[in-house]
Amino acid sequence: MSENNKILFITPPYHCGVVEVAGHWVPLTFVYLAGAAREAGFEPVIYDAMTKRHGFTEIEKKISELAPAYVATTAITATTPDALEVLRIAKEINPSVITIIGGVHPSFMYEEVLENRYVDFVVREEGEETLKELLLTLDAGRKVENVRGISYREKEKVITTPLRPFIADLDCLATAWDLIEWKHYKYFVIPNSRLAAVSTSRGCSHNCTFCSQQKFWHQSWRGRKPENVVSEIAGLKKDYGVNVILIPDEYPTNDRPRWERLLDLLIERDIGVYLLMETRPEDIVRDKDILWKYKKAGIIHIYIGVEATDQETLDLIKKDVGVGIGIEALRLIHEQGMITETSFILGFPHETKQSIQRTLELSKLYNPDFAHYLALAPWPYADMYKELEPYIVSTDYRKYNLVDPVIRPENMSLKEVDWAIIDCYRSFYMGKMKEILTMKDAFKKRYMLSSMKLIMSSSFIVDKLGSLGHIPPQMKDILEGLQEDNETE
Ligand code: B12
Ligand code: SF4
Repeated sequence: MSENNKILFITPPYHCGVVEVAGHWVPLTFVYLAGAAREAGFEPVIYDAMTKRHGFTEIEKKISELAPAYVATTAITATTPDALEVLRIAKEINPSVITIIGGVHPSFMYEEVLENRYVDFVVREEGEETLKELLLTLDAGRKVENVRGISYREKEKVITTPLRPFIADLDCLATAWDLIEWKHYKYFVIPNSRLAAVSTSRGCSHNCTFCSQQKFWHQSWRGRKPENVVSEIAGLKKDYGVNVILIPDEYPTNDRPRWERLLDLLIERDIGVYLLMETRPEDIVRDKDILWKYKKAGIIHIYIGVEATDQETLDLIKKDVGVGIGIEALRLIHEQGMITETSFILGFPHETKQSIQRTLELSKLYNPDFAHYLALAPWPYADMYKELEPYIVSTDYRKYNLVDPVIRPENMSLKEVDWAIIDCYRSFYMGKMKEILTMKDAFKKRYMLSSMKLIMSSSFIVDKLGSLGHIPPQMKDILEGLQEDNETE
């Protein structure tokens, strides 16, 4: 093997508020990929520039200092421009460095990505096996044409090798948790927390037309063995003091017996970690007899994708769920004392001010603890893209972040959509803040207060409200009251 076999994994330094407001999240993607690279005999380094809030200057310094043989990055649609800039800098520093990019956006848009001369390889779809084989092939100086799952340029032509089957056994994957700089990873909502992410499954068998994940995993689903998941969680607690864990799966509850077994094991082992998760509303309704197990297993916060409050829109996006299921799921989770979070997608071509107002009113009736009003983002590889294309007014991928509207509805301007979304947040959270003050459950009240403080002090919502001159005085008063209340808790 070559003397320099260092591979530097860099997160693109992209920020847009929202989810990152609640915590510093471990780059799980790189925990897996670094694990795979190390298994193949390479020396991985994970540099989470995003979490460290480093910009391109620091990234440039890091690449120069470490002088790796390979620089790798990951990209969703919104982070693609920044991911590409990372690779451009790497090549500028050392033209012989090998640059690799993977993730959902490059997996579909490899031709577009490879227009950038500084990108050597796109790894398409699931990365562990492909990365290993690619690195070993390059290191041995062999031709890469037989490596499945990659795209690259040969002279002026883009070469695309056939895709690789998904990994059959997710439990055999190596994880490089020892490469994580643990001091950074916190869930801000819970004081003194240490946050990790444990994947229990990959994929989703549904076919929501706005979603990238079902396309990425070809509507497949694979689950890990509950015993292994629980051992990993226990190990993270023991070795690194982790006490909050995100389950980042698209659809962890798909297989009820497996899921129930996982809950039972978590209850039995009583590891002492808080779990955050998302799933589909109908599974919550399906599991109403065992929802107490969710709570007892440590799950404190469940996000369910309600997406729309009318059946017509649910059918349009092929959510494959009845309109009443979302409200029922939220009620059931709430009944068990867990925190509920959901999102409503706005900005469809048929959207009007009235339809947004109706969604807002209904979302208040649904009454989740946290609501997100998302601007529909047209991932260029999603099923819905063709329908949305005539309405897209920006090709700047940095705005494809579910926050900035980029689709102009037939009867609204983009500014009106932006204002309407902000108004939904303002109106929903004003009501919510009053509700929090009367909450009886002390844990939940503290949790909600911390979250509100985060939303109100650092979020994109405040930036937007502020820039629109829109923070109403009543809201400021309630917020100040909340902060005092929180301090005296
Ligand atoms: C955890 C998470 C986050 C974390 C990211 C932490 C981190 N540094 O990794 C946080 C909370 C910060 C986050 C933020 C956002 N996220 Co996010 N996030 C997720 C989530 C839930 C899990 C991602 C994950 O870890 N998967 C597990 C790993 C193992 O899988 P993977 O990343 O796909 O990687 C595999 C392959 O893709 C491939 N691969 C990927 N990269 C690379 C690179 C190389 C070199 C190679 C070889 C292979 C490879 O190999 C990997 C292993 O097989 C996904 C939904 C989901 N269930 O996937 C959404 C998701 C990725 N997020 C999404 C979005 C939109 C965002 C935000 C824009 C939302 C917002 N407005 O706040 C921001 C962007 C902020 C940013 N700078 O990234 C979307 C992306 C949609 C799209 N198609 O573009 C998703 C799919 C959720 C959704 N609603 O649809 N997110
Ligand atoms: S259920 Fe979730 S992950 Fe599955 S296709 Fe729909 S939005 Fe995507």
